[in-house]
Amino acid sequence: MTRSTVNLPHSRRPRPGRRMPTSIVIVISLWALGGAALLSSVLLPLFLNSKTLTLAAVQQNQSWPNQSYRQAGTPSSTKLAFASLPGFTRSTVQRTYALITPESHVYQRNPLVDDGSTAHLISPAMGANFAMYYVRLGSQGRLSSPKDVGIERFVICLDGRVRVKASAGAGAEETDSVVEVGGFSYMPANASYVIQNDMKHKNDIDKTVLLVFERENKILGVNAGYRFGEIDEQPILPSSPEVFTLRKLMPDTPEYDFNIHVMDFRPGEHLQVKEVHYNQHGLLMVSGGGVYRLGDDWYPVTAGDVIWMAPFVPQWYGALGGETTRYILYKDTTVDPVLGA
Ligand code: UGY
Ligand code: MN
Repeated sequence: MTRSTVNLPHSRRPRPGRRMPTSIVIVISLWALGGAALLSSVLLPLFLNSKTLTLAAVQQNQSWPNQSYRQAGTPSSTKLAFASLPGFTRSTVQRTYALITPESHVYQRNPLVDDGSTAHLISPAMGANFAMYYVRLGSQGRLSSPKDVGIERFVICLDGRVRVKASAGAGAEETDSVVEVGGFSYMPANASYVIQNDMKHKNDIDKTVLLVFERENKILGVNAGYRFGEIDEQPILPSSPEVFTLRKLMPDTPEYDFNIHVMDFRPGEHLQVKEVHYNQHGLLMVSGGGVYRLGDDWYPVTAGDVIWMAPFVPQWYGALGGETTRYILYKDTTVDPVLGA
């Protein structure tokens, strides 16, 4: 048995008899006690409440905080890991799917837009049977109806507020309706209208932001009218064997050839069906995150991400993390699988 000894340098040897003065010990103890009291009585409950309120609201099917839509419509507020790496993007465009992430958005002038710009995320140029894009409108911003006949539109307000205006004419329906954050509007093919910003923005950076879906209407001649609503006011529909919360923003009736689904998953919930189907999808992650399977690939996804899914691409989603996932999903619903979309 040995008894090891270590020779400490003189300066590091404990100096017997030198203690911290009692007054300093008392001051430090009081300061630590005060900090702990503040943390447990004020800051901790605030933090916990802010985390649990969102989840509780969804669980009880109460209204979804509008801030979530703003986050999805304002890429600069979406925090991305690796965002500062030069040339790095999570975006990828494949033959049967595309993942478009916020750092890839490119806004440009659009002949149908005054005082504003658009960023196309999905379009027929990549093989889709629809277009999905953002519109950013300044104080004088306006988006006109499509010039080509036969294009129908669906708009969701992600930030700000717009008015959809159309005057009555030969067979034309009159409308003057306000669409606020979390609100939506369907505009039938062949309708002539204008969507104008209804906000006075204080600076050049703030904009009203819309998410737009557009497609060629395949069932022209059937009398589809304008539709307006609020996402959270739509009834929750049965979705068994699925466990997610499902809302549909369009009626399942023959006048409409697509639908927009809103789906909420609590962390840990996932699609029960590993889907492969004829219909196409355009998806915007509004909040939360998880893993999306697209074909043979698996991607981490988060708020602000957009996905195109071509016909028959294998698809599956699992929600992870601490926040409830909400995504908005275009689906062509009444297309004939033999005659095509
Ligand atoms: O309705 C659908 O096809 C939907 N469940 N698909 C999806 O979420 N990828
Ligand atoms: Mn699907």
